[in-house]
Amino acid sequence: MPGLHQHVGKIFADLAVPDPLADGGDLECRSPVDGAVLGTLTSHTPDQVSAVIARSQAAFEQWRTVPAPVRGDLIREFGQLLREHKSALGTLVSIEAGKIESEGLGEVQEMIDICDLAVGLSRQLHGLTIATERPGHRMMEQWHPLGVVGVISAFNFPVAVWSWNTALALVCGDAVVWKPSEKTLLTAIACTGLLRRAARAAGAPEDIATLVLGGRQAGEVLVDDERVALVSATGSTRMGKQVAPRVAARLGRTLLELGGNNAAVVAPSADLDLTVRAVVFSAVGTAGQRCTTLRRLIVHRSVKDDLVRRLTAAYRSLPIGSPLESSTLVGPLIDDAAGQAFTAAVGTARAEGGTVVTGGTVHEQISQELGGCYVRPAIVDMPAQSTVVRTETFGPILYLLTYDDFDEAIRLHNEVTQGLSSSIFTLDLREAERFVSATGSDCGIANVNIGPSGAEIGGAFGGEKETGGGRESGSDAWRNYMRRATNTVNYSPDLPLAQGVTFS
Ligand code: UN1
Repeated sequence: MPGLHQHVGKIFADLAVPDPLADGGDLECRSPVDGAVLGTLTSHTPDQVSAVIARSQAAFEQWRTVPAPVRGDLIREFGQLLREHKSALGTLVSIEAGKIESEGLGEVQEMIDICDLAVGLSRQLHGLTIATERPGHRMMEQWHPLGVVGVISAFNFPVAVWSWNTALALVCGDAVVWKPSEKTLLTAIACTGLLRRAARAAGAPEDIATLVLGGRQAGEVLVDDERVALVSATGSTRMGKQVAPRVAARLGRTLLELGGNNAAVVAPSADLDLTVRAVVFSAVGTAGQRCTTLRRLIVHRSVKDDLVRRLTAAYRSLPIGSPLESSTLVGPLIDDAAGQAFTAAVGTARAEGGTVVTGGTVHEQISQELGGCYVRPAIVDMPAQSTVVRTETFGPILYLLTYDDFDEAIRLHNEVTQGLSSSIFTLDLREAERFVSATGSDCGIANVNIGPSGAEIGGAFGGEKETGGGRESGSDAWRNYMRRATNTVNYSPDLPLAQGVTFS
């Protein structure tokens, strides 16, 4: 598709951020829309990454002395810039991550929303006052800035997940070094450029927001550097299992948001019209490339035929094509490797006894016409929760499982290693409450009558088991980015000891 490169140039001009693309770099920037190279960038060497961390540390030391509500002013300014440039940034997300127009804009909206939340939080980072057992004493908690936060992000939410971390970390008084996915460097450069513009305008140290470009090696430097107090990493469980022990070896902190294998239970009483709409969005939105994508549908036998018929009709009418066309609902997969993984998983599902109900193939015609990798979203009916069903394949494959009694549904639901998001579709109060109770879904997110994807930023986002246990975004996730100090102040002339100990 001619013109994508020029389009990117215009977007950077609109943002007043220099167009970073050059020839001859080792990192190729590709658009999944047409698979073509937009230009190149150059990786940071390990020494350069280390120098960025040093600059970040220096910025932190200055930034932590700025009162939190004043730090909030910077985030308000950044949110304002995001509002002004929403359309340009949304298009850049679509070009670089292949999201359809509405989801590209939604990603920018997610950044705006977290900025609003962070601005409010900047006046609410409070600790407790705790009753002490000693007369003439006061005990309290304070939350102090933590230090340099390393953010490692994935291609599928190329900027939103960074913004969750960054907006909170900055109001908390930290500085952020970001290593974005090599697949989505341009949106990272654009958003960092805007944030640094806001910092300049606010008189804040620009190096509170820095970027390191590169692959695994650049990430490893960040992970191993003891000046990085917190490593917040989003990506595969495999990546998390490598990052976590390395950070733990230096007793650093991690915040992990790893793989999901999200399921929905469809009970006999489900409102099937609503269920179909929710399932299609959750399973097919972002071409199945969300951590929260619906991958397993656990359906009661009594409604299965009806539901499958309706879902199949909905799937067959999905407009697949360029994400830059406003009518498209299914854009490309991120690259050809993702297409191969998709086809391979469908093949494995067949080998494990599955029946492909619809889709499951590369859309050759559209892929050839446009140049990217476009697939037909798949529904595969499985006789059991076999290996492939337990594996997260980052593409639009929905596995159907059948249940007869509710305990069996819950068992199937929880019988995977991942624990991010989950849903139940039911009008039965007992089932709904059971699902969100301690003996129901074991995920970090459990919904009733909405799909597992598309969370708002106000809730804590993250999951259990191999999803990594981290919580980002709303609620009290800000605490990850601060250190807690417990202070006991004695305003009496006596020195009573705790637990009644005497020492004289
Ligand atoms: C992710 O896929 O990494 O809930 C994050 C959602 C989005 C965030 C997903 N708000 O689908």
